[in-house]
Amino acid sequence: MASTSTAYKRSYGDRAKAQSNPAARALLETMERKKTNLCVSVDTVKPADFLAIIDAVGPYICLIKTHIDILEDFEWSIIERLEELAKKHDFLIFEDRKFADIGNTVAMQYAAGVYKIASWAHITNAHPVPGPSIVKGLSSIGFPLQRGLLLLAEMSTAGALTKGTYTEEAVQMARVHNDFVIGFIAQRRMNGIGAAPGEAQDEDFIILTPGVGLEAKGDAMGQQYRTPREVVLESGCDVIIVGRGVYGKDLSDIDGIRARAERYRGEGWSAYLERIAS
Ligand code: BMP
Repeated sequence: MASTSTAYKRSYGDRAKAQSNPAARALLETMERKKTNLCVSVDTVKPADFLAIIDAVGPYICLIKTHIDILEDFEWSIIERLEELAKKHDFLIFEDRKFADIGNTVAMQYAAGVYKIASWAHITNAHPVPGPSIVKGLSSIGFPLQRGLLLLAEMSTAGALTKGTYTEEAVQMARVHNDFVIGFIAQRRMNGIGAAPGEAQDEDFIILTPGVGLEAKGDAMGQQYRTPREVVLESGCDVIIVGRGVYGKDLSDIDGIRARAERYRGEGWSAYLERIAS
């Protein structure tokens, strides 16, 4: 049953006001303030490239997405620098950790270990595959720190198993824990999915969507790209996540990276303006 919730047609700023989770509110407020729905995914191996790219794209983004375990020679000063850049450019941090274990284990993976993700990432994500206990485990660490969680309700890759009742049950899980689960990694709007008629009228999950590219249609390993317009206007998603489309092949071409971030920001924002005007 699809929802009649029209939350996604309201402005990001307006939607921020109704969010109880501080990370969700901060993300939507940042989007409104900076006029951007672009999240750049910085999937680089060398810390120097990682930090230089973040500094270059900072003005154009609402959120930076990290895979912290890709970095070589990890040291804590990288996190300190990342936090400085987040302050300098006014963006939030999303660690794309994709937790997928039992509650007791994910709580330790989130709080401790080398990366201590909960201490610096405003937002992280999890696969719903273990069931509600994964949310309980992560929430026991993240909720008191005012963090937010995204569930992976759909993936962008060809042949992904995240469909049908799996996606529906992910939305049900989020609904039960909507103080901590702020939205989804998904390819379309999720409000109201699986809800009984009349239920979930006002729900407003934030949808962050990877698999966004203006040039390529995919890669050699199953990734599939759609344009910002398809994602934001046609599918009702909120944040476009762009990796290679922004940082490209030459990580030293900082001017090119900056220009591409500006372009994706423009495309994402005009699709959003068209959506809220419709
Ligand atoms: P790119 O734009 O270069 O294809 O990168 C996409 C990023 O989003 C990668 O970091 C990947 O791990 C992530 N991602 C994805 O591509 N599809 C999903 O369904 C979920 C993801 O987190």
